Amino acid sequence: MAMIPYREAFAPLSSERPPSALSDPFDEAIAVLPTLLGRLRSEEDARPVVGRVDPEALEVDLEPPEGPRPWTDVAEDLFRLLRDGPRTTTRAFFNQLFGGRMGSAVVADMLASFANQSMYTYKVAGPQVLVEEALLARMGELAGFTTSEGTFTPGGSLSNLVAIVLARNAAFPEAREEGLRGRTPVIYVSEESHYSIRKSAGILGLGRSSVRAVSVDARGRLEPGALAAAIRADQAAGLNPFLAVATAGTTVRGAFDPIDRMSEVCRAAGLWLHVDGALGGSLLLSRRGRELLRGIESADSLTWDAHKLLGVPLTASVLLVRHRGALEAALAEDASYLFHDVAPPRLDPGHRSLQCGRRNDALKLWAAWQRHGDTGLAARMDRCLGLAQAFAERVVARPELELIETPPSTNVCFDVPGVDLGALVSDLTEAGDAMVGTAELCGRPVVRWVAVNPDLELQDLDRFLDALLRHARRRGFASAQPRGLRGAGA
Ligand code: ABU
Repeated sequence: MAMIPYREAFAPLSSERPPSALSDPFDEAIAVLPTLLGRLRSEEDARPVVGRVDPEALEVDLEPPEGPRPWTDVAEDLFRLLRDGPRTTTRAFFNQLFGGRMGSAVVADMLASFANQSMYTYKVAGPQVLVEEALLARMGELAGFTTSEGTFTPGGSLSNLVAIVLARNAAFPEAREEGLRGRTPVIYVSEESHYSIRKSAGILGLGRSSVRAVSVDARGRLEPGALAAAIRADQAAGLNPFLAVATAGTTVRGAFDPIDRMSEVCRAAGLWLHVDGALGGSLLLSRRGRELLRGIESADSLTWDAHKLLGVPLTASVLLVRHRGALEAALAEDASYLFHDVAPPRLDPGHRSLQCGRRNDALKLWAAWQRHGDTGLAARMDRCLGLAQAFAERVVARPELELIETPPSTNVCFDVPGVDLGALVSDLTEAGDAMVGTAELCGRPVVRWVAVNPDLELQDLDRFLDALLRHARRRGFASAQPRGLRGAGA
């Protein structure tokens, strides 16, 4: 290959400062922030819900430009882009398993970006490693894991994926080096579990068809008897069951599988028990909430998303493991350019991580926990549970609405008989009244309303229901008959 002489390929550098086209000074960039945030806050107050913005009508040219632009122009485009996007932090957002805004956590998250450390080694992350360690230790303690370790991941799906890897390695020790060599692994989850288990089984080469959907009772909780029977049948057929997943807070109705009873089944059959507490893990902070996770201390691993019920910005997902050393055995690699054992290996979290470069998701959670303490966070959890109950009572009080069931936790599912629910929730958003989602439960469409923002007030609940009924009336729902729900009970 012909080499281009160095002097022809590159102009010689001068010893002067970089030309302005290359410079991007922080002091200039940050100067716009107070005004920008102030304007965005005013927009939120004036218009808590933004209707769907037609992609053709976007006021910002998204094409990367050929040359540099003045920062103030770019900042104005940033304002327009955020102004025209969905508002997930206001008191009219009930659409997802996250919502609200925690000031302390947002500021800490901005500072994590400012410092831009990478969480693989103590050399590059310094005391941030200790911040992360302190959180993982406290969260493990709350789960009742006597010896535990953990890792932050980019989301609950990936925490679940790592848990499957650990369970697989425990059952098939040769798997990491040599693959599964003709073994036929089987995983058990409830019919109402999150899709990430099946998705992970596909990613990991276990096969999506290796995931069995176990039946649930009328309240959406996995039936331990059905789990035991399914395991027995698969073992008798020569397959290799290795993992059961209990969901602590199912995605649609917020149901909690019976961890204690599933744990007995798993111990007897030699299976790893993982708890997907992406939604419900945070309830471990509340005396009332932790009842829903009875038996958690006997599980092998737990997914816990702090960006859901704990309210810190996306994402802050944690996988906790009851067996110290399991993460390193599954994930560690040598890298002469990274790991120099300057610090004790314990202080290099890269040995226990799914990722190489990793952003600091711990600082925002640490700041929020410092700001609120155990008691403050517990009060926030209790408030969310209370808001869900209060909302359900209000649904019952409106004869035009049908509550599907007493809410197991933070999610309230209900129907507006006779109305196309998808069209109805679009009406709410387009009119600027609220954002809420729909889902399918036992074969029936429902509105799923979620209480994950403790800043909500009762009048926000009333305002939402008034608007919903106004739009439903416009759609003429009066003659409707209740739709039946297959299998669910109140
Ligand atoms: N893992 C989160 C599922 C998305 C949602 O229902 O909010």
